[in-house]
Amino acid sequence: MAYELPTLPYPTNSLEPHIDAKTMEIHHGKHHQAYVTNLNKALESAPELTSKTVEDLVKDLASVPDAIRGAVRNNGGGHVNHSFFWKLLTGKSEGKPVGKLAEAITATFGDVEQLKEKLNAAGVGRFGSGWAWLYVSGGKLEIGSTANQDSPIMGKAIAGIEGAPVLGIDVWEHAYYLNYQNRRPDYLKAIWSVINWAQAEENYLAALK
Ligand code: MN3
Repeated sequence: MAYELPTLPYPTNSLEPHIDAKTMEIHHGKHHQAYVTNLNKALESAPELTSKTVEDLVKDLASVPDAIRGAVRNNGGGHVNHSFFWKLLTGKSEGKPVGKLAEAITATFGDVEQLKEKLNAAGVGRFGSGWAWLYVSGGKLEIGSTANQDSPIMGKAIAGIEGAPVLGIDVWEHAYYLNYQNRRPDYLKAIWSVINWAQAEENYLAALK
């Protein structure tokens, strides 16, 4: 099996009360696991592709055979996005951006409250399932959203936006429904309490390279 479910970097209850343990158990253990399982299943017919990192795999969907491209886009995207998302969360959030990312947020948006407002609006505005993103494109911070499991790393032709992610917020109902039911805006307000800003800065510095 080429691709594997990463272990969560913290216990499932460590994001409470903002994200409950049951949601984390199901989200990581069932949903993310299913993306990994289905990605591996799809690639049984093209085993040579499994030598790539999953990021490199979804950055170059054109090299994936037609018959499995949709499955790799959805399940490879699901694997990439969730692996990225778990690391961005922590029960010990700094509460505000740090370092070079903090400077860039102030320069681009005025302050972090305006970043939150714009990113939350992108998440609320995404019809159905998808992700809201803060990403770097052409050296600048941008905000946008993608459908389903698309990522800005897949490129504009596929995802509609293109760049290197700094923050990615899952707005699928499975990310919040047990605790927040249909109240996506409340989930999006709460998630800022569990953002790992040191990880976000690391993502930002990597995105600038
Ligand atoms: Mn999800």
